[in-house]
Amino acid sequence: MTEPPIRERKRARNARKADDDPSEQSSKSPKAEQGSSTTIFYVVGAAFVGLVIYLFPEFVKTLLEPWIEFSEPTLPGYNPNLITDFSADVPKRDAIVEAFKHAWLAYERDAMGDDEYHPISQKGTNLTAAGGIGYTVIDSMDTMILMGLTEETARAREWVANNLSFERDANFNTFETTIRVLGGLLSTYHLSKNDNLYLEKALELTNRMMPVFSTKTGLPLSNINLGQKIGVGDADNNNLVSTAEVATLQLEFKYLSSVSDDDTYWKAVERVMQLINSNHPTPRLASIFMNPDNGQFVTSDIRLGSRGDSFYEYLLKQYLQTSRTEDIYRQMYEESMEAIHQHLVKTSMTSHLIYTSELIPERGPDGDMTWRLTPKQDHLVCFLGGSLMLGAVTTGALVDKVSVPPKHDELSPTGRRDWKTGVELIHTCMETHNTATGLAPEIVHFRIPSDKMDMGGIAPNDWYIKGARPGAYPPLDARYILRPETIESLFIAYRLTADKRYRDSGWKIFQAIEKHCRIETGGYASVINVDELPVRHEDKMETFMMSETLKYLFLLFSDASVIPLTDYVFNTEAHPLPVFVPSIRTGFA
Ligand code: DMJ
Repeated sequence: MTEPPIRERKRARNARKADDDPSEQSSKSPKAEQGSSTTIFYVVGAAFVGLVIYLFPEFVKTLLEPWIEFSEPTLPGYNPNLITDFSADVPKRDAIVEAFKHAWLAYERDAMGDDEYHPISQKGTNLTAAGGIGYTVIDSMDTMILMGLTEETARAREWVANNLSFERDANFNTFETTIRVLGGLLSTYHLSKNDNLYLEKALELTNRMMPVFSTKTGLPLSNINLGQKIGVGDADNNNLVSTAEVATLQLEFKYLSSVSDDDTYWKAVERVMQLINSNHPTPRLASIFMNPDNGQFVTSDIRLGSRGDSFYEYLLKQYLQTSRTEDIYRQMYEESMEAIHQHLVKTSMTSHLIYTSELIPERGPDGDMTWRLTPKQDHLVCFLGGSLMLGAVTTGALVDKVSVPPKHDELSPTGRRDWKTGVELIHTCMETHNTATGLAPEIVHFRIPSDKMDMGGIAPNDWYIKGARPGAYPPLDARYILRPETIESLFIAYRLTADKRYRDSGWKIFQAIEKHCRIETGGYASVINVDELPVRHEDKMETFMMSETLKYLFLLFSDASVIPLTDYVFNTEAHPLPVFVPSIRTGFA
C-alpha cells in the first residue's frame, strides 16, 4: 500500500482538527469532508491488513519473504554455525574402543567373573561372600556388542553359559541387581538378536526377585536373598524403601513381560507406579523414602541426586518405552518437571549458572514443618540436562517430527522451558569440570548470599567442594568415581542438535579420564580429589565405567543410526531396550 501524498495528509490532519473543534464545525468545507472520508478509508484499510496478519501470519510471511528476511526466534543453545553432520568421528570412536579394551582385558585377566574389579591391586571381589552374580560381566556385554568386539563377547557368553549362577544365599540390592544384571541381560538378549541364553537367565533372576513385592502394599523391599528367594528390608533405614529404587525397575520388568509374554512382572512394577501416583504429594516432588507398609511417602529429603534421580528419569522413559501410549506417565512427568522448575531450579550468584537445589525437611520449635533449601548438586543430577532436552522434543513437541535441532515453534512453552533448562544444566555440569584434573567432583555446592563465605574476597565465585581444605584429607565430595551422567547428557544433546560442541565437551572429559584415571597395567581407577595434582587413586573401577561411561562416549562419536533415540530407551545403567507398542495396557490412569 502506497503512502498518501503529503498535501493529502496535511489536509486530513486539518480536517481532523476541524472535526475536533466544535467552533469550526459549521464552516466545514467540501474539501474537509473529502479528507475525512480518506482518513476512514485508511483506518479501515489498516484494520483489515492488521486482521489478515493476525489471522494468517504464516501466509503473510510467505508473501513477504522474497523482500524481507524474517529472523526466526531460536532456542537456547542455538548454534548459528551448525553443520548437521551425524557421521561417526572414527579416530575418536576408535580411541574409546581402545579404552574399553584396556578396561575389559585387565578385568578378564585378573578377575573374570567377579562382581567388582580393583585395577591397582589387580584383583576382583564379590558383593557378598556367597559368590558373584556376574555384575561386571553382564554390565559390560552390550557395550562389547555395540563396539563389535566379537571375540570378547564370545568369551563373556561362554562365562554366562557355564558359570553364571544366582543360587547365592545372600542379600543383594533389588534396584542395583535390576539395573545392572537384569538390564544387562535384556539388552544383550536384544542386541544378540534374541539369543535365548540371556532371556532364560533374565527370567530365572527375576523369578528369584519377585518375593520383594510381597509387602502389604506391593512396594518392593530393598534387598533380595537370591538363594532363599526372600525379600529383605533395609534395616539401616527403618525398613523404608527409596523412591528412586522402587520406581527404577519398570523399564526392565515391562520389557521382560513383553518378550516373555508373561504379564506378572509388568503388573508388579506398575502397581508401584499406581501407588506413587495416588499418594503423590503436591507439588509433585518425591521425598526420597516411602513406607512399604502403607505406600505413603515419608517426610524426607527431596532431591534429584541419590535416591531421587531415576524416579524422574523413568517417568519420561516409561512414556517413551511404550510408544507414548500411556499418557499417565507423560502427565506424571510433566507435573514433576513443573514442580522441579518451581522449587528446585536456581541460578548461581555470579555467572548465572542454572543448578538444582535440595529441600531438607526441618521441624521448627513450634513443631511446624519447614523445608530448608540447600544449594547442593550431586554429579548424579547431570543426567537431568539430557533428560529435559529429550522430554522437550517428545512430551513438549507440537509437531509429529521435531527438527534437529528443534525449532522454537515446534515446542510448546513447557517444552521450550525444559529445553532451556536442559541446555543450561549441561553447561553447568561442564563448568564443574573446571578443576585441576578436568574431572568433575561427586558433589558441588553453589554459593548463596547467606553462606557468609565471602571473607576477604577469597571465597569461590559460584560453586565449591564443601569441606575441601588445602593440606586436609579430601572429603568424599571431591572424588570422581568414573561416573557417566554428564557424558550421558552430552550424548543425548548431540543426538538432538547435531552440535559438534557437545562432542568436543565429551572428548575433553575423555581425555581427562585417560590422563588421570587410566592405570598403566590395565583398567581405570577413581580419583580421590579432582582438584589435586598429581592425582591419588582409589583402587576401584565401578562397573558403570564399562556399561555407561564408555558406552555413552562410544555412542557420542558413532553415527546416529547406532541406537537411535526414537527406537530405544536406555535404562538407568545405559542398557538400551527397544521401544514397543504394548499388548498389555496400563492398569491405571
Ligand atoms: C549408575 O549405577 C546408574 O546410572 C544409577 O542410576 C545411578 N548412578 C550410577 C552411575 O553414576
